[in-house]
Amino acid sequence: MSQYSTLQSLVLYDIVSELPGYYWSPNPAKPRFIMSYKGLPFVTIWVEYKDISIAMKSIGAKPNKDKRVDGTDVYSIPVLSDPNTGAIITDSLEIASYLEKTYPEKSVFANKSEAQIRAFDATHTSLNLPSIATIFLRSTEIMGASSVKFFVRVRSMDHVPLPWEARYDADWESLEKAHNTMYEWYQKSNGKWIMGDFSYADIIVACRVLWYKRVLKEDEWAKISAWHGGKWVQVLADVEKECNLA
Ligand SMILES: N[C@@H](CCC(=O)N[C@@H](CS)C(=O)NCC(=O)O)C(=O)O
Repeated sequence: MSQYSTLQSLVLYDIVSELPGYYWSPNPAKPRFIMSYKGLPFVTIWVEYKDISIAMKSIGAKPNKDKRVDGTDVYSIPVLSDPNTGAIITDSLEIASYLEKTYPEKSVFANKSEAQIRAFDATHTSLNLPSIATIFLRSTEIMGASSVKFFVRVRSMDHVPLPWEARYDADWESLEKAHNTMYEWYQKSNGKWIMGDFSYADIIVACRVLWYKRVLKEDEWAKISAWHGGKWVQVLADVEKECNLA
């Protein structure tokens, strides 16, 4: 039994999809993996993408530190509400930091690596950004019809202009290049965990791979699965196993 089993359940706000099991989005997957790794009890509240802002305002969550390009606030998910402390935390990295400080057993920032992993998070996001249009396009295919219009409007305003379809070939080239770079990183570590020991950095990589697995078409996922001798399927499987999610 986990030492945390007497706690009140933490509440994770995640974004619903039409897929079985609902989950798909990489950022809310990260706190789910951490809580599962640490053995923390939690419940998930599923929110429609178009309702994120109204739902997060209603629980008193703070907006994201990055505003929209038009200057307005963005209320984003994940948000974690912890009834044991009263904390309401916005942003996957801030949630990771909060969980580590509040529930330090089974560290995800081993060897005082939080600063290093914060830098890794930013680098990993920028590395994968050039291929995002195709992943956004596929994400619209698994969310409820009422959210698609909102998602396309805000994501094309903040990240990559339409038409997303036109970027397909270039995106696959960028995606493969990004994975070549990440493969080199893994080759410089012990091969299994990117920082040497298991850490939040591996959760970051795995949750992105999970996004691809959940939203891409079968032949597209097969393509990624074949890259680097099956490395990405293996990273996801290793992290899921380590986090008791296998
Ligand atoms: N840096 C944030 C990003 C979170 C984020 O962008 N969440 C998206 C869904 S994956 C969102 O809620 N977007 C709301 C919107 O754009 O209106 C984190 O890591 O939590």
